[in-house]
Amino acid sequence: MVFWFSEKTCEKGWKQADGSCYYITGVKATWAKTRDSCLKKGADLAVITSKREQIFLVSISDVSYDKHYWIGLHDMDEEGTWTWVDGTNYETSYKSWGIGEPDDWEDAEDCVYLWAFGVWNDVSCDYEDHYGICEKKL
Ligand SMILES: [Ca+2]
Ligand SMILES: [Ca+2]
Ligand SMILES: [Ca+2]
Repeated sequence: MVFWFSEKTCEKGWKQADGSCYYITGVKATWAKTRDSCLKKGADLAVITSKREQIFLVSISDVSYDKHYWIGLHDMDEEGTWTWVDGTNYETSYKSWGIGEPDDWEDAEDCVYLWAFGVWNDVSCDYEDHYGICEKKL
C-alpha cells in the first residue's frame, strides 16, 4: 500500500509554520551577508506579517537582550520608507517596533532586527553582531 502525502514539509533543519519554512542562521554577520546566506538557501530574510508569526519566530529563536536576529525589513533606499524584501506593503501590514523605534540613531540605522520580547529595532546594517532568520514559502 502506498500512501500519498500531498502535504509538503520543510527540509531538515528548518522549522515549519503556516505555509513557511524558517531557518535560524548560526553565524553573526551584517544584514547584507545574512540576507545573502538566506538567498543561497533559496530563501530570504523573514518577513513578519502577523503577531502569530512574530510569536512563532520568538519561540524558535533564542532572541534576548543579547541575541538579535536580522529580519527582511530596511529603509536603505530612502530614509523612513520601510521596505520588506518580498514586496509586502509596509504601511498596511503588521508592525512591532520597540518603544521609540525606529529612531534612525545618528542617521545611521537602516536595517531591522528582532530583539528581546520580539520587538523590532532599526540599527546599522553594517553591524556584524547579529544572527538572522530566513524564510521561504512551502
Ligand atoms: Ca512571513
Ligand atoms: Ca533609517
Ligand atoms: Ca534604532
